[in-house]
Amino acid sequence: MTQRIAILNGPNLDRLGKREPEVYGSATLADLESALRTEFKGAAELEFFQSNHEGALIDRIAALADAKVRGIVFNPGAFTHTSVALRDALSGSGLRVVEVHISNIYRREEFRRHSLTAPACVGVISGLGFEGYHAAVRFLLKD
Ligand code: CA2
Repeated sequence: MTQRIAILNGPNLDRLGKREPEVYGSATLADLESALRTEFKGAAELEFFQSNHEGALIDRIAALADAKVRGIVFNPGAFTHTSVALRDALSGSGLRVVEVHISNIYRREEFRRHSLTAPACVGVISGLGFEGYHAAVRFLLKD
């Protein structure tokens, strides 16, 4: 059976590759999608969603929970540090979620060092660039 895995990206991640390459690299979200589709072709059905809106992300998490997908790879962007609503959506989903950050949030500003969403996730990968998304999908496909 094909395993459905959702890759969710939060606010401003649609701007990847357009600014701050020293922090986030020069590749775009489309480049990430293409690299993941190449690696997991035949192994997983990947679906991608990016939104700058908290409610849209919450609605998508609820739909993925209803669809009982195998797992979610989620970069909540700045909502990581602010959103009780997204944490509740993740906790309530009953799904396995891996939180991913392109940058190492622990070596940046103090306000980025705390994640409200991480306690609702099975694990967090931070600072490995796009490789973090690949590692997260690999982990969700195990067993
Ligand atoms: O390191 C990450 O992946 C972050 O989730 C990225 C968020 C940031 O607020 C988190 O603290 C850590 C910001 C994403 C903004 O990405 C941009 C990329 C290029 C140009 C502008 C924004």
